[in-house]
Parts: sequence; C-alpha cells; structure tokens
Amino acid sequence: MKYLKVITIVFIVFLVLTLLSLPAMAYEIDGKLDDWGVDLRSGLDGNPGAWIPAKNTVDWIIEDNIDPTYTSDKAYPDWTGYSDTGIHIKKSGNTYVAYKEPTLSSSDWWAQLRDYHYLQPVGGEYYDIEALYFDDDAQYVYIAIVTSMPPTGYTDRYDRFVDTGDIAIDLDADENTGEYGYEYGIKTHDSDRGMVRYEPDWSLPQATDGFIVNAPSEFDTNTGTFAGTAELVYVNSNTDETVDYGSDAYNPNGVLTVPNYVIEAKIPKSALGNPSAGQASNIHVSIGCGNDVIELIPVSFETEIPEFPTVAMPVCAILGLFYIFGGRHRKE
Ligand SMILES: [Ca+2]
Ligand SMILES: [Ca+2]
Ligand SMILES: [Ca+2]
Ligand SMILES: [Ca+2]
Repeated sequence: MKYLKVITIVFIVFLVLTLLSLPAMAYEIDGKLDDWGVDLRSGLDGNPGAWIPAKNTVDWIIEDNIDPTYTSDKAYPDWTGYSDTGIHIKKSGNTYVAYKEPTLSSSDWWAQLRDYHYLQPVGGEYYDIEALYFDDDAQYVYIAIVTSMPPTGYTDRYDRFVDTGDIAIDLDADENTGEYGYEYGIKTHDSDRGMVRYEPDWSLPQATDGFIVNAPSEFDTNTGTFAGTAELVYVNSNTDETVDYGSDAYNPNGVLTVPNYVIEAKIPKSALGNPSAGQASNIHVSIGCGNDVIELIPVSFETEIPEFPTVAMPVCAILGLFYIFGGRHRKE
C-alpha cells in the first residue's frame, strides 16, 4: 500500500515537472504581436514601452518613421514632403538605448552637388520598416517584422513599382561567406512564401536611384539550394498610421492613412544548418529600392532548453527516496 502511494506521488511530481520543462511560451504565427508582449497600436502612437517585448531573450530594434535626433543641414527629408518622426530605440542588456539611424547618400545630382544625405525611410511612409524582433528556442527561430510595405509591393504616383524584401541571415557573421555576406534567405512573399534557401543569389536595390548601401533586398528562388520551409505570415496589422506629407502645388498629397503589416515567421533551426547555442549572426531586411533597411547586428542564439530527463529524473528520484526513507524513519 505504501509503495502504491509512493509510486502515485512520484508519478504526479514527474507529470508536473514534464509540464514545467516544456517551452514556457511558443509564438503563434498569426501576424499578431501580443504573444511577443508588444502593443503595436500604442507603439506607433509614440509609447516606447509598448514596443518592448515581454521576454528578455528577444533581440529587437525599433525605427518608426524618421529619426527625430537629426539637426544637421547635411541630413534632409526626401522630396515627397514626408517628415514625420517616430521612436528609435534598441535592446541593450536588460534595458534599451536610443538608436541613431544612418542617413543615405544619394546618386542624384542635386543631392551630390550639396553633399546632402537623405533621412530614412526615403520616399515616405510606404517604404518604412518599423521594427524587427528575434527569438529562438531549442528547435526554432522566431522573427517578427513591422513594415509599411505591402506583401504585393507598392506603386507610387509616378507609376514606379517597388517590391518588398526577404529576410537575409548572415549566419556565421562573416561577410565573406554567402552573397553580400548572407548565406541564408527566407522568402516573405509570393507563392514561395516561407521557402528557406542556402547561398541564393541576392538582388541589389533596383534602378540607378536605388540605395545600394542597403543591399541586398530579395533572393532568387531558382538559385542556391533548398534548405527547408518556415511557417510565415505577412498580414495587414490593422494599425494604420496617419501621415502628414504636407501640401503645396508640387506635392498635393496632404495627410494620408497608410496601413502597417506584420511579417511573423517560425523557422526550423534544421533549415539554418542547426546553429549552436552562443552562435552570433546578423539579420537584415530591406525593400526593393533600398529606401529603408532594418538590421540586428548581431543576434545570438540562446542556450538550449533543458531536456526533461536531465532535470526531472534526478528530482523525482530524490523525492521518491526521501519519501521512502523518511517514512521508514518515522516508523522506527
Ligand atoms: Ca504572434
Ligand atoms: Ca512608420
Ligand atoms: Ca524605418
Ligand atoms: Ca556570412
């Protein structure tokens, strides 16, 4: 009878520890950021705390709209009249610091003549990438991106089309391996959405007016080798931004409502060559024209989650022995 009781208790402890050893919170790939602890509406409205993820294991960076800290006469908004500023912060240890977004030098004659640099995102809100988050567990890498570029790309009022970008990973943090340094690509859009390829060919920002410094943007799915499939969504987040382009005879845009999108992905580590814990890598996302870019340099893969037997078995054994010998001692 006593042993039946012992077995029952040990079984219950075993069950509880099994549940405790499961991943505490897996991300749901639904295009919503509540599972990251992020309130996107509040963040876009200017509340820095709303952008900060719940878990300290997440690497992250926020660069909504134009960096408000520029005052130099060499750094200017673009030709569209767009001048809205937003939060620029990134994770640093257990807290966060201000992120100074670089300016872009342009090949156009007007900017060259005056040594003017453009503030990102060049071309206005539709070209803005707002946020990048990275986390991982024993089996998967999780990435969330906030962007104003639709999954089908964007055509401006001069009929110029710009495509959205893919996720580029420089897994070994070595710029000499992979084209432009990026040996893994994850397709964010079109029919191959979620495809992971090793050593694909990357495209540079298109046209002479594109910003090459923000390369690469997309990869060719017919190049490199197939490495696996990620679960990936790219959806309207229903958190429109109201953007003021100003208004005059040359630029009648005025105030526009621009939608935001969330790209959320769950990538098997096996599709990325099973990176080991502690491995440092770089994550890069741009768009077809290179008008904006967002990067995490570097991210680090976390220690693997303890497997059940390594934690639970010794604890169960100790509890079981304690019960048996403790019970015997009281009898004597
Ligand atoms: Ca989610
Ligand atoms: Ca924005
Ligand atoms: Ca941005
Ligand atoms: Ca590399």
